[in-house]
Amino acid sequence: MTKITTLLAGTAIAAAVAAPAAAEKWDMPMAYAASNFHSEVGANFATCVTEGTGGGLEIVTHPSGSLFSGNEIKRAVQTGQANIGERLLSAHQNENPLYGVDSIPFLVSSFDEHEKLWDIAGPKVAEVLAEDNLHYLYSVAWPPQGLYFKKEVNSVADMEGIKFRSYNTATARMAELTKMLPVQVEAAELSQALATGVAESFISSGATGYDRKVWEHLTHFYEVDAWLPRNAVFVNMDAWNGLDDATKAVMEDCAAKAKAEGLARSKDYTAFTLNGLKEGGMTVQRAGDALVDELKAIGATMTQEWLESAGEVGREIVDAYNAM
Ligand code: PCA
Repeated sequence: MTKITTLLAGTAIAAAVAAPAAAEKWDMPMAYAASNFHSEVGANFATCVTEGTGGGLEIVTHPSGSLFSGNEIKRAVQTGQANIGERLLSAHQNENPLYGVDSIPFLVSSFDEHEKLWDIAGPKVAEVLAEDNLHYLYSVAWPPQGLYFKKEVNSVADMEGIKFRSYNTATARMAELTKMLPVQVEAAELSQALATGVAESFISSGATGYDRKVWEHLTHFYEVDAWLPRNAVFVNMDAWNGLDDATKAVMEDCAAKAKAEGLARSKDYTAFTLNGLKEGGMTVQRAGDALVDELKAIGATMTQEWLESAGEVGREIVDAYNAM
């Protein structure tokens, strides 16, 4: 080697050592409004990872279904079109019943009960996600689910024939069993569906009703506390396996923080958004006893159906929860 090439080679090696590892940017599709607490917690998680890795891994969130719509997000991450994303897990119950473990009617009705169920079910759901080429990072419960209508409703008979927006298998099944007409609509399209009459009722949290300003179209919210579904954040398994240990540790640490922040924010958002519905002019009240009894009977049918489809693992989760 001549003197000059030796010098150049030496300089190149020195530059390679001094340069930080090539920075990566990951897009993170999310389905819900930017102002929703899930989206804000996701944005904080993204900042935590970006800062924690010194910019080595930058995560950029895309709320409101702007990059992929809600029903596309899981597949997009599985196939590596996006490396990370957030999705309502129970919307995938048709792929595996365990994804719907958080939507078994009236099994849990408060945040505390729900977290106990999730302590048992979460690791099993993470295994199912891994089979789908996804590494589970964290998840956060929505507030308890209640029913929205544009008239007073005191019984299941009052629901017959109403067009009902569903967001997963359980909500569609509930519509069938109450003789309503289910139509699957993502939250991002909910206001439009109500405005055009595609849907005239739905089950969800006060949070989603508030985010979508549904008082412009509907009049009644009945607190039923039917279940608390979860949004989960997951990473494409190949992308996850490609990260170094230090980056993985930062992500797990930020995920633990996001899970705790999300739970606190979801609890706070519950009362805030129910008040917001009232301020918007809606009647917000607990469903009457007669209606609750009828819904619980429907819930018992749905629970039985879920247990039959989920097999031994499902039974073990529910038994372990009931034994607590
Ligand atoms: N909001 C979401 C799912 C559950 C909830 O409270 C939605 O309506 O799409």
